[in-house]
Amino acid sequence: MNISSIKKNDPRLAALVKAEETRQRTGLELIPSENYVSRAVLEALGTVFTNKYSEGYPGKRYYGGQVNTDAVEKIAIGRAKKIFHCDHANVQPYSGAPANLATYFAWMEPGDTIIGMELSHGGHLTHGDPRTAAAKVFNFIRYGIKNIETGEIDYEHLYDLAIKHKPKMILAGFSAYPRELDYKKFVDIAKEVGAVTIADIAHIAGLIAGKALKNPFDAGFHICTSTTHKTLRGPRGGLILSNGIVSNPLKPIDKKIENLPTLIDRSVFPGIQGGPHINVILAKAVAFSEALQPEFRIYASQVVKNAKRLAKKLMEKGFKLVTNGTDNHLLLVDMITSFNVSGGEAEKLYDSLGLTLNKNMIPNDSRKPYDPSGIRLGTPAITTRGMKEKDMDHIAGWMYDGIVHKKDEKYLNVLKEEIIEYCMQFSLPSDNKS
Ligand code: DSN
Repeated sequence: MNISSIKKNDPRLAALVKAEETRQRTGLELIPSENYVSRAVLEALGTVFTNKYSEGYPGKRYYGGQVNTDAVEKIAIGRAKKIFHCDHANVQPYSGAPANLATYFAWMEPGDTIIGMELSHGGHLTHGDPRTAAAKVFNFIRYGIKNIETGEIDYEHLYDLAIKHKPKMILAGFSAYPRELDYKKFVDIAKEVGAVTIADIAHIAGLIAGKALKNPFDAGFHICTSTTHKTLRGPRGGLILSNGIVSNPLKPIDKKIENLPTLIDRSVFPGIQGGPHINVILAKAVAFSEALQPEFRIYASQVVKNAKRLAKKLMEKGFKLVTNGTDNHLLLVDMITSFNVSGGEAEKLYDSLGLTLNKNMIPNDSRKPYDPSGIRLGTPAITTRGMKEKDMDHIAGWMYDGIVHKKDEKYLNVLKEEIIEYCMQFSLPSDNKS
């Protein structure tokens, strides 16, 4: 991208932009929550919409001069509803954490109970970690995995918890779980206790958009929260979608549910946010249009094919994968069981080779979060660069060689050069001016 003005006015920062671009180009981005956006998305982020305040919603703003912002936000909303087949979309959340917080406040009163997935079993910090603001206000109860070898969720335990605690909301979704969820089971349990269902689809939104994974709304979920920058390949931002008001095949559980869109909108603004970032909403609209194209389905299906191939090849080389495989874009590896190397040590070693991934807790981890037993990696970004199954075989090989030769600096330097050379064959989507 052209950054000539930054270069002229602030060369130190321009050098950092350039260095980051080089890092992204010469390495393998394996963090499963990251991706490379298109040039159009990057351009949208840098438009004059960044200058504009527009508190409120289209047609009902608290500032003048909204003729263009209203049009942009309406387009983004329309495209989001079309992608996810739902009645309502709020495109204003700044990111995933505010989207979740706003959703909790939309439906619950302080002290109310919500059931979500245990952090170390794959849930997210915002699903009730005691250090978060939400956990100080609401009563979070956790469910987890029953069988760590298959990844099967303990639905019986979830049912028992629901009957015992009578939650207002039941939350499905994860940031480190490699399997598909049985959304219908969540809906059935929630119906028994009159709870509203939310799926945090931040990680898999692009895979749902591209029809590679199931859409929770098809099973009768009421709400999906998401980020827009992971598999969905848009700008950093959040999204709240809701359904059940018009077209949900299940009967509304409560009169109040019909009001869900209004409750969500009010909870985002003025509830927890101020003015929306309209340049980001423009970029979301651009990304949503890309996700509606037929090529995006090919992308989503290739992400999953690549993840399955990488899982297979790593397992063949002795990497112990939590749940022994993957159904989605991510892999969780127990590095202590595999090679007696901690997640922190592995992250550092791979970083030095240009393989970017992250240390991660594994279910029932006996180690601390800052240096846990596992690593988490995934295929969304490398698939965007055009990598296919055969490339996964190389990556598995490099990951194995890196561990085996972890004390051999000379070997690692040669490996690093090989990875750089390999990556240079694959352009970044932002290179493409068409
Ligand atoms: N930080 C994101 C992830 O990496 O999964 C979730 O918020």
